[in-house]
Amino acid sequence: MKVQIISGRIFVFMLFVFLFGCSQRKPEGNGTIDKPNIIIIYLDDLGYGDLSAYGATALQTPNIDRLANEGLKFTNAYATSATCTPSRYALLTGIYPWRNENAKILPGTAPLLIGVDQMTLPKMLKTKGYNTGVVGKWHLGLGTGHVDWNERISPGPNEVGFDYAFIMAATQDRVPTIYIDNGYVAGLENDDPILVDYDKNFEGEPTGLENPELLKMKWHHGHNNSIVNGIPRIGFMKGGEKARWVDEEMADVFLEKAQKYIREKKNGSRPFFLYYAMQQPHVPRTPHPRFEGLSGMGPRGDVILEADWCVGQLMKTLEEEGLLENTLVIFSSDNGPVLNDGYYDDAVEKLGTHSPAGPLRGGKYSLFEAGTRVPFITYWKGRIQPGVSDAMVSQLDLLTSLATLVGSDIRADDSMDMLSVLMGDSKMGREELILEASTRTALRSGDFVMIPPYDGPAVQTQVNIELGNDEGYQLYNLKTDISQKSNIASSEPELLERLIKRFNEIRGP
Ligand code: NG6
Ligand code: CA
Repeated sequence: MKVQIISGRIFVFMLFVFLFGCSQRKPEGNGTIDKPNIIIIYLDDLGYGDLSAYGATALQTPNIDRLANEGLKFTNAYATSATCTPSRYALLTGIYPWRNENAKILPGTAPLLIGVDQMTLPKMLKTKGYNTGVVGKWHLGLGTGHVDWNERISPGPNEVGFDYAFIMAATQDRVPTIYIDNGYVAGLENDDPILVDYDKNFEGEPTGLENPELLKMKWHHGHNNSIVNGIPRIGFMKGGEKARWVDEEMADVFLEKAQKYIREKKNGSRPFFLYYAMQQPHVPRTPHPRFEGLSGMGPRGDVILEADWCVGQLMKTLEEEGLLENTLVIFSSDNGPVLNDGYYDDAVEKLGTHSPAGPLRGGKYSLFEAGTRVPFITYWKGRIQPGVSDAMVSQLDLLTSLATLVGSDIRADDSMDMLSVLMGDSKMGREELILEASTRTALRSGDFVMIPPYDGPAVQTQVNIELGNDEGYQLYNLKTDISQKSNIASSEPELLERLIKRFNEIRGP
């Protein structure tokens, strides 16, 4: 009897070794333990406090919460910057954006910001046999300066490492309001070419400034150029009527493309990397009618619920395709939250008790914590144990960390190997990190953050966000003062001096 039990146990053990060993040895299969499929789900302007998993009570985000609860939820994770373009630049290149003077919020006509000879996350993965795709918001420039939107648009994502790219050029509030499918404007008709200009309007075309009667959404600041679907945009555009996106359908369109990519690549022999760059909750907030009014918080809340649903659908696809156990999912946001970002859309009026930044000070555009500290979750069924990590990590670290994961020795200068932290095997995160907001920088070091003096207004009044500018040095202990209420610069002169010295060393002269 006893012998039988033991041999039964040995059998189970042997079976486990056999199965596990096989899956590890599987050579170039679609997603293995050493080369899993990788998906980065990246939201636009989602704040640290916008998810119920991160403390929101007025909004429920069950699908993203599931990733957080069954994966690893980070409380000290950062986008590199408090705006979109620089954060995305860093995410894909592993280089601090303040090293590149052009890494600022880009117009829709800006040239490609990433050099075609520069190392990128998708390029690194391709050296290890991955198929790579991007679906969603690009906002890293396209072409070399004078894009003809009626020809192949190049260089773009395909030229910096993505085998597949279905994108919007810049932001939902910027022209051109069209999708680009592997370099070509989707649905463009030959006899209706697209023209785009950021300086002057095309004759006879209505604008938000001159034709308020045509608007279904009113502009508050900026956003008064060309009108598309009743929404006034940044920049002027003419033509391409059939190719123009319908804002309320955008979430479904990107989701379907992402799902299709996963289903197609699943059957290939190579693992895949999908960068799913969602547009919510950036302005203009245009929930599909299915989500309209659901949050009680106006369109900003509604599109967060819509985004949560999309994440749930994407995860369902992974589950249905049997990919949950060989896919690493990383969830985050490009910068902190903003309420009024240029349109009257009830974000302020219907906010109620909700705190998009959670306990953090500031918001999008800010050097205070809410600008760059964002939700960040790693999820990998069977590999990452559920938990919470307080280790400091940055999106900057993804290139090098994922290189380690897939057995590549490619490294990017500013990108640290945080793989064991991302997997939950270690809590030894970064010791220091430079934070950036519209080219102004600060140093996070251990529990402290030092913000040098900056000219400029304390508050950006149009968006009603504290920017972090002050005439003196600011020093905060984030461990005891997460809301940055008490500036200890004058009471901690030695610490301040040390951090200033270190800041100058990293930033250079
Ligand atoms: C600002 C826009 C803002 C938003 C932001 C980019 C105005 C007045 N404001 O210039 O609405 O589009 O750029 O946001 O035009 S980001 O998340 O892509 O960085
Ligand atoms: Ca953004």
